[in-house]
Amino acid sequence: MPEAAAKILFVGDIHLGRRPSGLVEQLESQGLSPHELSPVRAFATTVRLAIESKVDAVVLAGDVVESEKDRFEAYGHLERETRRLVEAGIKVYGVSGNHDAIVLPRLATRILGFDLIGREGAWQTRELTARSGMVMQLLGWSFTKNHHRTSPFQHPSWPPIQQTLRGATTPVLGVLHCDLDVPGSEYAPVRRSELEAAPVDAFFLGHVHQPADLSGARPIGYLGSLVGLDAGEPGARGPWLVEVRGPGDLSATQLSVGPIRWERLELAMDGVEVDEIEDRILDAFDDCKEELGTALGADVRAVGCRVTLTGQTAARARLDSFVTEARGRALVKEIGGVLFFLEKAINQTAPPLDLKREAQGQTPLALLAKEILQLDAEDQTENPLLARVQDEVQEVLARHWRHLPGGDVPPDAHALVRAAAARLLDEMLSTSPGAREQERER
Ligand SMILES: [Mn+2]
Repeated sequence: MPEAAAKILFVGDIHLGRRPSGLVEQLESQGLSPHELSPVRAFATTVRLAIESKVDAVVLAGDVVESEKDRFEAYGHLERETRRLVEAGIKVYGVSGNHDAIVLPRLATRILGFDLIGREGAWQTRELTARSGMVMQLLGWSFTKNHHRTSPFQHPSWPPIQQTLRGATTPVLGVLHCDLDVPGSEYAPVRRSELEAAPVDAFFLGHVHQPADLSGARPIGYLGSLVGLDAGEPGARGPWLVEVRGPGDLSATQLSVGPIRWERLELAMDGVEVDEIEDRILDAFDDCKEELGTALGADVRAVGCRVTLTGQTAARARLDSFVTEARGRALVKEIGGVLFFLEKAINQTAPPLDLKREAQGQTPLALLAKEILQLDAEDQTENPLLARVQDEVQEVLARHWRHLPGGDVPPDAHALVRAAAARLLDEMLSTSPGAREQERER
């Protein structure tokens, strides 16, 4: 692959002012304050990487600032980081999102070198000349209020700018804060077909915190949050390095940055004694560190793990108390300078039952066992119960819940029903030891 003629770092939702939630207090006793795990640190690392990688520009995709009341704190950080970039010969651009519709345009006018694209809610372009001499166009649109109920592509500024870009012989890169494929959204609803029809080589989006797969030849999708803001944002997070070789010839790679990362771990409890759990969890931290390897990312200080206990165990009820006690109590292990901690434990174990044997007969327990066996059967596409649960979950999500962190990933109907069935089974066995016998009594 030929050397890139230009390199641009695209940065998704930063939310300066937000503190990552779900951090146990004991992290402080380990010398890590919430401040050191804040988006401010992630942004500083991003700027350092931008300077080290000698990018030509850094582009922020909106929701840079959490809220109006964070403007004073955000100003200091944004001003300092912008200055570091400008002094290194790197241009700084941004668009505003729903969180910083008012505050980012205001800060931008006060910060030398911070160029807000698409002011007044009108589409704008910027001509960007890379160190190599290659010329590109940056296309963007900014929120002007916290809500925007129409597609930005319906703005009167779009047709003329689209016309101009159609004739462009340079690469065109778009940046937009919007709600993709959510009709009726109050956050600049946009259809994928609108983005695809635009005369651009790529469209990088802000708003949804889950990063999309942007590895294709014409990347269009979400950059994701810069750093996971809570356990609902697990996995790799970070800015995207976009290398441009010419019109229609570019690639985007996500860089993993710290200071914090969230992971979901599963731990099989079959044959494990209750007093062994903590050791098993600490071992799982080691495995997690090893599996992530270098993918763990630059400058990561802490990894918050949500651990789901699975498998069959007679100690299920005692695991419930462990899970409750684990709240507010730190299970922490430092591995190679990185602090792994238990964010939360979830007990999804089942009692050690032979379901096939229990399913014999017509007792309440047998009937439930039959239902569970059906749920565990291979093909669930035709299961009417799951279809109903899925519909109800979708309906609830379609209200406002979708905008909560992690709310854009609908919970798995099968897992919900299966967990409810396990709880019911537990209840039956613990509260009515005669559950197996009821048929005989009749
Ligand atoms: Mn947003």
